[in-house]
Amino acid sequence: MQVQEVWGDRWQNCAHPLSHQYMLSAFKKKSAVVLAADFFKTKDISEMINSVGEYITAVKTHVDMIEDFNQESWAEVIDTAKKYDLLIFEDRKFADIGRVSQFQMAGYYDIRSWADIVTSHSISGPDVIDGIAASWDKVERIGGILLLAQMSSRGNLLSENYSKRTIHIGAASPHVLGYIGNGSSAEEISELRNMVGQGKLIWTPGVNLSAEEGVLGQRYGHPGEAIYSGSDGIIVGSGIIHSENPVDAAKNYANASWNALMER
Ligand code: 5BU
Repeated sequence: MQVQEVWGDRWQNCAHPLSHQYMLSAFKKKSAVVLAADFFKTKDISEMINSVGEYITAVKTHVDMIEDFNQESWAEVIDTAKKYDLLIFEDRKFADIGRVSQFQMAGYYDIRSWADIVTSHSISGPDVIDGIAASWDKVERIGGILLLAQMSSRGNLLSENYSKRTIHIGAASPHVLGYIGNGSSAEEISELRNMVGQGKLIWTPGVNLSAEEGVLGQRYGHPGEAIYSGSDGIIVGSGIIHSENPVDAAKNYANASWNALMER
């Protein structure tokens, strides 16, 4: 089987170079798992990557959660991720005006220098995208933005109309790699996929193989169902990192995602 057969129209239509890097990597690893490495110490992230790196395609970070951040400790995380060919995804959820977002990509954490992908809200309008992109330009790196079209948390304010307008903004920009969708609802993912079409990826947090509800309003759906409904990447934190056996869990999520892709 070839990579084009696995991804179908998505392979032809997604224009962002990182979308192809992602699809190819998922194809090689037989996994559409994005690890949410929600740890407080850099060594915990590196250790987790060393355990499950073969079964995941990208690692998602919240760098502002890290307690021992410095350039050296973070460089180790990045090097570890690169060893396993992972895309590095900082879930920063930018939301400011373009000019400020541009500088927030630099600063202490210097996200622009190591992140391949970042998330952004669309609440402030389209210029946030150009601000983020300008920052990557400055350091001569290629990066992609995932706009939050939906969220997995209960009671969030991202209405259907908001999703639609977000997709309108994203469709107009080559820097937008895709969207975040609500992994806990197959119905919402299908709706999102219908609106998005084939030209962008959808990644979905809010998936778990066993839990139905997470802490503090997180909602969960089945990872296979998320892919089947139109998601291209399942973002998994607790399901792997809080499991008794993260390696087995990572394999299970990888299999669930791959089998659903095959079925799709
Ligand atoms: P969990 O442990 O699998 O529930 O972690 C989910 C991760 O996805 C966590 O890092 C969140 O920041 C992230 N997330 C989310 O859960 N829901 C959303 O709508 C968005 C991000 Br956007």
